[in-house]
Amino acid sequence: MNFQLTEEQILIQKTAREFADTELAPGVVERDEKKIWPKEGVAKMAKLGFMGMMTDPTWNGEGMDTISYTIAMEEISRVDASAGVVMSVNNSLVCYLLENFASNHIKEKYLKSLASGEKLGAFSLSEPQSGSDASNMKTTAKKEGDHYLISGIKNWVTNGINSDYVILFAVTEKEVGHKGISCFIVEKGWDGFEIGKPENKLGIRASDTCELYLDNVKVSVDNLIGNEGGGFKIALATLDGGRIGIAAQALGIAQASLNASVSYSKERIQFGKPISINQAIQFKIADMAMEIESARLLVRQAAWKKDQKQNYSHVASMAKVYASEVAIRASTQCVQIHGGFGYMREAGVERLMRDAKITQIYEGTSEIQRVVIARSILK
Ligand code: COS
Repeated sequence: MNFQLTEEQILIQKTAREFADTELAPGVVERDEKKIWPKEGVAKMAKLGFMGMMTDPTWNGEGMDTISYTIAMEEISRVDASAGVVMSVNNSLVCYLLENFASNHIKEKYLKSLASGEKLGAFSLSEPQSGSDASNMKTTAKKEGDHYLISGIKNWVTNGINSDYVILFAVTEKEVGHKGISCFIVEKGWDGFEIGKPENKLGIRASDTCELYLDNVKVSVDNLIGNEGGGFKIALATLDGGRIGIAAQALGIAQASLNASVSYSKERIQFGKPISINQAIQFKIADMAMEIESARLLVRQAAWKKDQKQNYSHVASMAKVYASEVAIRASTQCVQIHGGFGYMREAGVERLMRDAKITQIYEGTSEIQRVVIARSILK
């Protein structure tokens, strides 16, 4: 067993760290406050090859391993979790899905520009009545000759506003449950395809989330991904990898919480001494560090198993539940260590608490992750 990162992974970590500190840190508070999408940051991430990290170079990706991806995700999210989720969706939900399940025609037409970061993708599974119960969707895709007509409402779509292409799931055959769900790639701007208003969120406010409205959107049969009726399994298999990305995002938020706690506790003087000399503070810091290290090991193990082509579904769920819960605990303790100042926006640490919360919810709630873990153990 070797816990040492490779030279390439160390380089990626350094590059992502420097990029996040110099390019994403300026303006991060304002972008959060005013819900400003990190347009320049995303364009620069594309130049660095961060938008299609694991995609094969044949399709304009970087051909890196999943461990490298988690390292970059952690560093980006440590500074700006909103930029982190934009990157995560494009990499692990969109590019991964297309590379593994789409035809060469689709890869040529869409994956190349998505993996290079020239275009941005979104992944649209959820609907108002189907979140955790994802197969209970109502959006329909009716086949008529050489195309489908897709109608319905999708919601909570990350990148919904700023993306060019959307991976979208719809029912092609009713009454057969998940076996009637199919996967499509749909272009923005097609007739009948409307984008909802940006949601006003608790955290990751600089990323965009919206509803999508489809009214008889004409989608060519060439844009069907995989087989008709095979969409639900494509969605679940893709989410397995997505959950590793979100676990890495949570890890970044937790690490930022620890970093801020360490520097503030050394500076803040109470009773004539820095508060870091108190065991009450030291034990919080020790617990944070211990939990973050454990979460990092779980994240890297899940990534490694994926790279080794081993079964990684339940380990990805373990990484996501644990890292997201660590992010919540670490960010809450970080605000506590900052005291009254931490409760003020200007301290910049309450954002960590707000950003952490979504990692327990999206790409499968902590409860759903526990279902996945328990099923894998009890089967
Ligand atoms: N990869 C591929 N296929 C999978 C899979 C996976 N990880 N997990 C299950 N499947 C297959 C099953 O084998 C089953 O196929 P068969 O009917 O041929 O045996 C099929 O998919 C349906 O599986 P299952 O019966 O377990 O589905 P459930 O409806 O019980 O749902 C959960 C399973 C709850 C785990 C799933 O619905 C889920 O992950 N929900 C959360 C969705 C989510 O993450 N939403 C966030 C959207 S993105 S922000």
